[in-house]
Amino acid sequence: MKKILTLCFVHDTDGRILLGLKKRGFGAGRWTGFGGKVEAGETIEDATRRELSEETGITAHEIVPRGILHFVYRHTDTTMEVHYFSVYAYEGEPQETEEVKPQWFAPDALPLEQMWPDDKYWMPLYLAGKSFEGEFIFSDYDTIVEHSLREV
Ligand code: 8OG
Repeated sequence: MKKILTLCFVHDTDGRILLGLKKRGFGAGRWTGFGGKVEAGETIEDATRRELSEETGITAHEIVPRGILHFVYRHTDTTMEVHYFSVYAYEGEPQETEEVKPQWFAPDALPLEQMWPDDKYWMPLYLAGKSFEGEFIFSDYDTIVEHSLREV
């Protein structure tokens, strides 16, 4: 089964990046951007805005597409196509919700060891302002057995 998901990173005017500590559900205990499943009748952009608002209370003025990654989870029969976005213009202050605890980080001090294991591969491209496309094959949610990644 293939799922389409979104993920976005919010940047403030000091260059910091907002991450959220996922408190429950899939990915609990990891720091990540904000996003989730695209629902029926919704565009990918709509879903990105909705998830950001639900998880942080922030309203994005503009979302900038940055890349697409495919995740194959060999230990399940699920694959994911995740669409990545940046948000530089927004309204509101991040609020903690039942699902996510938000916190600002300097880009050179991201908690990569507590993020998804693929993030350390593509985050350097993301931080350098590049767009990317790739595939990561997992044998369990902590272990990448194969990957490909390119700038687009
Ligand atoms: O709705 P839910 O919280 O289950 O959505 C999961 C979110 O996590 C979604 O925004 C996509 C994102 N995500 C994965 N796997 C990975 C991954 O390996 N790396 C990153 N950066 N994000 C991921 O589901």
